[in-house]
Amino acid sequence: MAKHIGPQHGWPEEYVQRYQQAGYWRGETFGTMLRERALEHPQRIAVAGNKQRLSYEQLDRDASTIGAGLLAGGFNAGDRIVVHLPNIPEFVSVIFGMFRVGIVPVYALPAHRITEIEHFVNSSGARAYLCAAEHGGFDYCSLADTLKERCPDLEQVFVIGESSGRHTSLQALMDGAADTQLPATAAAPQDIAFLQISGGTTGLSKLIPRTHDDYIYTLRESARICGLDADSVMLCALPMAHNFPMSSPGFLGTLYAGGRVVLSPTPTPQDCFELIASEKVTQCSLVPPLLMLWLDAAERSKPDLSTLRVMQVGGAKLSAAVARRVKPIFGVTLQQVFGMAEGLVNYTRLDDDQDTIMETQGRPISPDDEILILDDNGVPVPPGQAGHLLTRGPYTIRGYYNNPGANQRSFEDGYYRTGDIVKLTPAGYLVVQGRAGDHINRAGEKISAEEVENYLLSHPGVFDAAVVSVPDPYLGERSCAFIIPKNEKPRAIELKKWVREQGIAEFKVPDQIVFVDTFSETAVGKISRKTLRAQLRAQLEQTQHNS
Ligand code: OOB
Repeated sequence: MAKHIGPQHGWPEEYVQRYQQAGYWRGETFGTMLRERALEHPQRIAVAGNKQRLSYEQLDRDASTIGAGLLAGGFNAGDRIVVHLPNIPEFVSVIFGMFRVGIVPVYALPAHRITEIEHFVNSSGARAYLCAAEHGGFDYCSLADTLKERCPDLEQVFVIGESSGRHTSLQALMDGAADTQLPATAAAPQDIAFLQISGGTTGLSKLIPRTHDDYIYTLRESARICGLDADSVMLCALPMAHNFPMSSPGFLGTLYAGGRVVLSPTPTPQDCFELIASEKVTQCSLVPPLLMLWLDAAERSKPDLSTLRVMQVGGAKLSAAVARRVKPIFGVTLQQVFGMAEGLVNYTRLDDDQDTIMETQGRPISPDDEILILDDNGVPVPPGQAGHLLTRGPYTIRGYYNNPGANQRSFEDGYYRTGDIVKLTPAGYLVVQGRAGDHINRAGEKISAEEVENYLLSHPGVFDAAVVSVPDPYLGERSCAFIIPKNEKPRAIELKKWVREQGIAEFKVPDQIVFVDTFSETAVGKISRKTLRAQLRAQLEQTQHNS
């Protein structure tokens, strides 16, 4: 029997008491939350998408059936299952089924491929993998076949849709446990509810343990700050496994408020504008590049967006110029969101003045979110100056899951070092200036420079590689790989193909490849990769500036 994951969240007892006494951690679990909503308004639609509509009562029942099916299949509280699903209603019933019985989902993004999934299975010790048979033209069942070969300890694959008999279908699991009623929850409020994945600054993503108590606190407060209630209709356009559309306030915040979640298969204006009109959507969250696409499309096609009231934008820096287009074109209140899967989430408030909404990335959810802004030597910067953001609080993790090395690098005295460079306004709002670390924020997708360098370095024609971010007018940042070739220079297209063939998310493939003879005189063996990347970035910006 797998060991129970238990309350191993890492907050010291005095903080647990403080957060409980302040009323942040109220002893709720996802299981009790759903049961309560189902009792409050059983017939209201909780989730609509993929031609299905699930009422709260139905969702509660499906969650019990899935939970019971997993228990009957030999799974236990504390087991981990990698969940790899697009925006379909089953995403919600599956995770609530797991929450109900204390099984811990590990969230993978639809863009992830075999290399990332194998890493999630191994680093979480998952006993099963659950995917949709097909999505966006990609065959996840074949990925599952390879995964089973590579991870002999993986016991089960569950598939939603046509599984061609090779794997267990979710429907069969549910049929076997039909009409089983389960108690609202087998999990305790301070148990780890799920493992979210980090943007990954060094190598592949790290796992982020979030508890019922800490996450539900963010849902309750996000719903309040974003003005959600039982009449709200949230469009989920971004991949719902991502922390932003999941909880800021996202689909979980909407369910917390008793509202309706509408799932879009893609974030394109075509799909989404239609859903906004037909489902009378009131809220939606987007990353800045998609916002730009939507703004342009709305100017051209003048869709009916009259029910929309609030648009959350976050995941990457939103320029004030784009922010100013939102109200005139969409007629909605813009809300900037600066958050991270590790915890801290900042919002501009709906009643903030226009300058605050356009020019800042908001202020923290909680009065107990502690913020430090430090210079390179670890000394607090004078008020208003930019520095490294560190934070701790009632929903910011105290450590990654099973990763002492990363914890040593990223946590100091309980504070999480975010890697962001920010400054604080006199009113306590954060303005994001950039990143200290070496990840590339490509349209909100985070790419680790080191991870991509390692793929490039494994190519026989590459002597050395350095991957840097380059400003991009549309994506915010794109990736550029500097390559020192070995004797025979490979072609750029071949290197991109090589990286893609490592079985990774497409967004990690370098956008641009530049061949150089050497990185720089001083570079060779004498400076850190970090300094080297900064030099190369500056060099590239200079060339672009001159041309
Ligand atoms: C969200 O979460 P992650 O974990 O994918 O990425 C976190 C990082 C932050 O450390 C920051 O570098 C960047 O994404 N970021 C922003 C931003 N929001 C996130 N940078 C500039 N401006 C913003 N508004 O991306 C995430 C999680 C919850 C809510 C919103 C975003």
